[in-house]
Amino acid sequence: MNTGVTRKKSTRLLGLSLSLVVLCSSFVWEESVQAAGKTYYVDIDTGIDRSDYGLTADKPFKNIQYAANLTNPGDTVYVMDGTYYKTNDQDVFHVTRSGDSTSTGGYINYLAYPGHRPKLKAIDAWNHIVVNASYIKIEGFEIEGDNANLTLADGEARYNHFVQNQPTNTVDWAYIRKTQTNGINIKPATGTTVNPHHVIIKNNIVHDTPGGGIGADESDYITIENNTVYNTSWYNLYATSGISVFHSVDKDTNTTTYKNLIRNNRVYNNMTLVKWGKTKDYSDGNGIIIDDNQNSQLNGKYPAYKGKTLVTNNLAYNNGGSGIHSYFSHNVDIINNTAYQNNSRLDEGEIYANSTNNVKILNNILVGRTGKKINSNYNNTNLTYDYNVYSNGNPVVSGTNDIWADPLFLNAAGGDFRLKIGSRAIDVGTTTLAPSNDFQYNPRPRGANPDRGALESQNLIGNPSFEWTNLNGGWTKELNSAGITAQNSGAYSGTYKASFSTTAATKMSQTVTAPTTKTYTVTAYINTNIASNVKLGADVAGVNKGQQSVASGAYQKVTFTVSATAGQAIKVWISAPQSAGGWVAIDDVSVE
Ligand SMILES: [Ca+2]
Ligand SMILES: [Ca+2]
Ligand SMILES: [Ca+2]
Repeated sequence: MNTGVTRKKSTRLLGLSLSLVVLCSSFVWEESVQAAGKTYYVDIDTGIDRSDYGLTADKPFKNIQYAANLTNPGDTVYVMDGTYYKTNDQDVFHVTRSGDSTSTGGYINYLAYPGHRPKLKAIDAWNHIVVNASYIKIEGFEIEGDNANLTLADGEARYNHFVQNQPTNTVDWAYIRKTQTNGINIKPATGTTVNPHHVIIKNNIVHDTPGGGIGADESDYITIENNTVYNTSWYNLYATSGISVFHSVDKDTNTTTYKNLIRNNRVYNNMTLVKWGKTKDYSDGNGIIIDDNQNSQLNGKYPAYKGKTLVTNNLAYNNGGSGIHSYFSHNVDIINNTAYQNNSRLDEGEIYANSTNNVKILNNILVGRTGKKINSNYNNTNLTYDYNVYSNGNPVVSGTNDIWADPLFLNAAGGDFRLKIGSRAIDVGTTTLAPSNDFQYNPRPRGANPDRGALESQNLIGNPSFEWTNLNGGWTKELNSAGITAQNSGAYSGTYKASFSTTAATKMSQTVTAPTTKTYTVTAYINTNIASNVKLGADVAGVNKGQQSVASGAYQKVTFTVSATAGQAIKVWISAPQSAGGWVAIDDVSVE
């Protein structure tokens, strides 16, 4: 049934058959009309599930499910610190009641109580949270699966049971379940085609689930934002991933604005250690996958999805499969992400598309593993790779403005993918489709242009390390212009530096605009053979502040601070006196 072309695929879901839970047997479903915007409180430690509880923080309900079953559009459920275990074999809680888009109603919000980080821990259940409803927001939870108490042998025993018994329909689902637990699962209720839409999953930490991390299946208008998802998918037999958007189904005819948004997530160390029951081979374990939105695996159950999907500002690293890819999914833009040494188990590329139409892969940084593919291009039409930075790994596809360079991460091993000043990823991104902020929600662009990758250098100086091989990008040669060059020897960082030959008094400058009112730090690395009067300075609204560098034959860090109000011009300059045989080397100029 799967169209076969390759054996790749993905996220199968969970728990199919499950005997449909019990959830509601013990409560009365409150249908009464009430003012929109009720707030409920839940605390597993101190709460009581009783009708005279739940409306104040000091008399909370005990279980999230109890509150969920009371919700109406516009309501908020605040969940307080504590560990919330499964309430049945399915999950910790299950969202079946929808919000709406009206001004008097709105989303139903499941939020961590301010300052709290409630933990959900569903041991031997299919999921932690299931969303069968629409206009739902889930924010601020920690989901901790049971990987710490499971082993590869546990996963493989269940895989073996599955492949032996599935042909005869004799799978013991209760036995299988233990190594399949997913984090958050958005999907139609079992046996229905009531497709969830407008679901926001934000600011959650999902980790150590033997099944997938955050997944949406047969749904639309899904936002998965600013979550941290790691150590998922290890022991399940469904080929899951850290974040998966699978089989999208159009709720409307919108083909112009993005409907699915996967952004600002940190996704790492997700991988499948157990084979996929369907193909009996290893598959997926990706950081992020946009999976079969053409619905080619569903035998005509839904038409191909026409909506647009954006994957941006994500960090994906050390996952077993790809960092990010679009598989049988059209109209996907993959912009300004950083993918670093994924494919620890497979060899598929850091960021790529397979069997797609109209996919754009722009402004990303892809760092591959030695001997493995950095990207690929199989069976795609209208696929654009451009303005990406590649490092290590085997090239497959390259766009006109793609470059190969070490992106100079601050500390990749520690998960810090900010760019050092000399990075060639800085200021060379395209503005096309570039988001207006970065992974940390700092403004993009800073400096002359957007950077490539998920993190925008906040340095206001354009071409701060002269790696453009010239003084373009904002610099002005004020005095002795013939004596100012960019040179590819003796750089402080990267390959290039600015160099003065002081046949005459020499000065260059760059003027930037203070984006906010604050104290800015001005820094440059300067080396010179001139004994005195080589200066780094800054003028703010006519006020001049400068410091003299020290002649020494080695780079000196010269730095000082200036205060500026929003909108003021800060002119940063370096000057040197006329000096026979004199030279000055300048690199890594910053104003932050
Ligand atoms: Ca508590
Ligand atoms: Ca920039
Ligand atoms: Ca440099």
